[in-house]
Amino acid sequence: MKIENIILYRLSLSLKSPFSTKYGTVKDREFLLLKVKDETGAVGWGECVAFDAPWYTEETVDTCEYALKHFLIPFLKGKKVTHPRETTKLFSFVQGHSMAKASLDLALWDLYAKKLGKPLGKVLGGTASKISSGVAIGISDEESMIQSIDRYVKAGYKRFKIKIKPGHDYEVLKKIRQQFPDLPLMADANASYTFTDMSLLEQLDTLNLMMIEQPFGKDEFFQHSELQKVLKTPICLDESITSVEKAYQAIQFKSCKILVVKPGRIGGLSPSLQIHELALKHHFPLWVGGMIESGVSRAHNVALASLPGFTIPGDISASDRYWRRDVVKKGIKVSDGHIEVPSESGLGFFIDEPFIDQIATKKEEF
Ligand code: OSB
Ligand code: MG
Repeated sequence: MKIENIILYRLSLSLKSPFSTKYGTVKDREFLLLKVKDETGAVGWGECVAFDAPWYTEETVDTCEYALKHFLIPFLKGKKVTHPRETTKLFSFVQGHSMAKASLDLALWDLYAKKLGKPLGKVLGGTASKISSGVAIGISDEESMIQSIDRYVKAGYKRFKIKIKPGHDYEVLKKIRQQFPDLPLMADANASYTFTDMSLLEQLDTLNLMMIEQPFGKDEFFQHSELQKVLKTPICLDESITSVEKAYQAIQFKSCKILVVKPGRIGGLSPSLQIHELALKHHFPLWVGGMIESGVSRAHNVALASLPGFTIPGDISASDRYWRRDVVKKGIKVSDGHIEVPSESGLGFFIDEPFIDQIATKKEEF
């Protein structure tokens, strides 16, 4: 496929209610969408999932827009791409900027699958016809957290991830555990602890959690492996896994027992497939993480989650978890805790272009 035309949109959606982590609160979600067209007029869509400020990753919407406009898009335009797996190598002339690279990688995978006339999940090697859906619960007062868990239990969600931070951890989780004794429950610490919090982390070990996500800083592979020796609860690394190489380190150093894969953060579906291969080889369970993204990125996540290594329900909640109106028509639906993996070609969810045109604050064509 020869890439002839690329459109970059910048837009923002307001969350139905703010989502808080230890880093701060997201109220309005700004993001980029990329529409890539080849010489036959076939189209693929990708989303850039960086946030407007560098609280969770170094990249932001602005740095991504810069890297895309000045380096990645001019390079890709006019190029012939035989297979989207080539993106990692193709984009290696730019250091870092994984979230910017991911948006094009995702669009190329959608385009490639559409040209084959096959669903993206199948093209990636997916086997599942539906996936289990999990939900992330932001930090707020105990009562509201329990109410939202209750609502999502009733909606059938299969896994509950609770955001924690120092001072808002053991006691909250203990209350949730008392109210919901059999709930598939996990905690995401977003790197907010250090080795001096050992006794607190050992307390969390008594709550029958599925896993504790990213207790320490992103570069602390050694400290995580020391912690994993002490805890029976599996550690799952999120912020630490910025590339295939980091996933390999985490496995070899025994820094965790579970990995979360976020295609939009690690450079796209191409590196995600490499982590999937690694994880299968080393018997590491995987799940697909979320970025409070629109239906475009969620649709890529659904396709990835249909691969056999993704055995744990991820952060793939329905469009109505965050949005009044999503940028994909009909939105992503969760029914009895499951999302159907589309059988239509490409992403399989239809992009609401008139809505995107209406809300875009920027639209640039290359
Ligand atoms: O740490 O997993 C995280 C959202 C934004 C930034 C970081 C994280 C999250 C989530 C996923 O917890 C929430 C979702 O997409 O539903
Ligand atoms: Mg996380």
